[in-house]
Amino acid sequence: MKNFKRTLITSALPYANGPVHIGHLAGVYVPADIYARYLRLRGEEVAFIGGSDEHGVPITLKAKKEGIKPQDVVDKYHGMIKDSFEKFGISFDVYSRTSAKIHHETASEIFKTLYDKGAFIEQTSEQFYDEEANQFLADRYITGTCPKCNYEKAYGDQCESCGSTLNATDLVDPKSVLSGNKPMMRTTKHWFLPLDKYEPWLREWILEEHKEWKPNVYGQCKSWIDGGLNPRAVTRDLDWGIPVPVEGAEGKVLYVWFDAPIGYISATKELTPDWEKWWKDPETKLVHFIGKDNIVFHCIIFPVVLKAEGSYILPENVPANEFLNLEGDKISTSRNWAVWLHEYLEDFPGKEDVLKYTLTANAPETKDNDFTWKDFQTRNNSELVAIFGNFVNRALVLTDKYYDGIVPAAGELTQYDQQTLDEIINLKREVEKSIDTYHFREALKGAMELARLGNKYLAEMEPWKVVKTDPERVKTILNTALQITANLTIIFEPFLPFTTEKLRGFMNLEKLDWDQLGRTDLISGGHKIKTPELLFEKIEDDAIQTQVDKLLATKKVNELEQAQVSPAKENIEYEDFAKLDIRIGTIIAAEKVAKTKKLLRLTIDTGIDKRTVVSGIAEYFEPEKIIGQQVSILVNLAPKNLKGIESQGMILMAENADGALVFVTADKKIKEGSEVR
Ligand code: B3M
Ligand code: ZN
Repeated sequence: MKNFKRTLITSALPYANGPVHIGHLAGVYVPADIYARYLRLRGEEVAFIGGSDEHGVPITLKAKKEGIKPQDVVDKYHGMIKDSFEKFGISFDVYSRTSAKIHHETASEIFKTLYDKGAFIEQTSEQFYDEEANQFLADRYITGTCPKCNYEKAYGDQCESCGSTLNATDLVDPKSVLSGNKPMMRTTKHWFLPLDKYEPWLREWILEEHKEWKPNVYGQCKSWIDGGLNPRAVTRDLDWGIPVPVEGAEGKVLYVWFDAPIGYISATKELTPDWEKWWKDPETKLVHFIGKDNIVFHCIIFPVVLKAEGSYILPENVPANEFLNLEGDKISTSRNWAVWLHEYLEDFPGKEDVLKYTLTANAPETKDNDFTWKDFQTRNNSELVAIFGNFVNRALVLTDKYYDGIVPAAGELTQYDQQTLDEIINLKREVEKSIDTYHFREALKGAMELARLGNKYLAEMEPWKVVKTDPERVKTILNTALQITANLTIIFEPFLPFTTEKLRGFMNLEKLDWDQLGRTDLISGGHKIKTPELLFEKIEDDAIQTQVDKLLATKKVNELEQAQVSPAKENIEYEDFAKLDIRIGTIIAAEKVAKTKKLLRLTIDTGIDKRTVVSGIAEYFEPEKIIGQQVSILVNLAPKNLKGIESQGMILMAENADGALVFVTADKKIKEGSEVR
């Protein structure tokens, strides 16, 4: 093991095209935060870097969909994301963003350095182009029919129905998202990073020198390298991003995956003018926390960029996690299948640590894992409340009750007392070993063992009984229990910082260093504790059911969407419905409205009168063929002027999924003016 002087911890920059959810927290930010807090507690020099990834096509698409500018999209979500992280206590030293000026400068500079060194190759290729919108189309800007499953809304890079990875050119009947037109092919020039040239180096650096990387990470790297690396384009034809800083590159920006990891460097610059010691001194240990879909970018592409630049250090480890699923299904932003952090914060105020505990205890460290609300409840009620909370509460309440909150001095320890206290040091070593090797679930288990130990100790010592027979002995028992409690404020500090702060408050204790963990004199006789409150509270079934119901409702919406049926609107009162005056009428005249494609001017015998209605059905019906057709007509709709004609009412049509219209009418001919209710 190399000796490092300081640790630079980076966590993947979330895309600012939506809020963050439990998958983000479990996969990246909670483990990174545990690591950062632990190292700080050990007195080490740490910089913990975060920020929002604000470039890339998903952001431009979101902007287009909402009819706003990309900058508005990222401003909105950057704010939300930053706020959620703050409230969950993710202890970034800096949380920056890639639309920041410093980042544009930093990324441009690095591109320029590589360009000047001749590190890129230039290549022209054929790409889809939208002639009406005057722009090249990124994969996500092209939709069409999936060649594998015939799904009609597949994207140029992927079919979300069957999951196949596609090339835009594979799509049957491709359409531009921008204009709806069929895109044309045009040649365009881009700069490529020749990853193939770095293959021998990557083989040596990863496969030989970093055999200690997690098997999922090492395995993915190995299969990329063994599969043969190809040159990767690092520029795109797009108008959102960092302009390519060389001549002849107008209208082109850096590929989002080229600039995003450089965001770690820019954020460090924002943090300190002394940023170079963090990025260029070989005594800095660089660790990237990411999810598994980001492995190739952090283990292969970004290191190649840094290596080509020449003056930067490389990551020492990349402890990537697998994915967290939710109630058996893949978390998905577009399907709204997620537990959003901002919603959790509202629904479970003050329970940030409970979620972090659950996500760590069940972290997807070696394989995908499932989050269920039931498990969340069990972890809270049977572990945090029943073990940790119960132990602490008993120790504090008994001290309060027997000694008015004044910590009793210990008498002579029994062998069992001593054994119990000795166990703290063993647990400390276990937790250290686990965190040092990025096994955070194990580490949390170790911390929880200490609470279990305390709980078991009190259950066996039964001070509430001993107090009647041997009151002197109770002093030693409670002193021992309180030493364990004080140690709990240290061992849980990296994992549950809000809880340990609360507990220190109850105990009237200062924050202690990791070094103190294992000491059995952390709290001395005569020290006054505060009147204890509960450390954790039980989560009742109805709170869980509310969350489960919310997910079931989402599932229903998704099923309807899949079946192309829109979900039911909000309930109304009968009185609202009764306001509609719908009658059966007959079309007695029909003609096209001049200079329009869609409109027919109808004359309807409503039984009340004969009136004019302008209706948008011209694409589906020939005027002469619908004379005599009975229809339902809303007769009390306020008249409206359409193309200079006053339309007095509206006829009811049903619309099929493909958009075709049919008349809604009575199932046999009936008298005009009959009411529909
Ligand atoms: N924004 C992808 C993601 O959120 C990407 C990470 C960038 S890390 C430099 O999965
Ligand atoms: Zn498909």
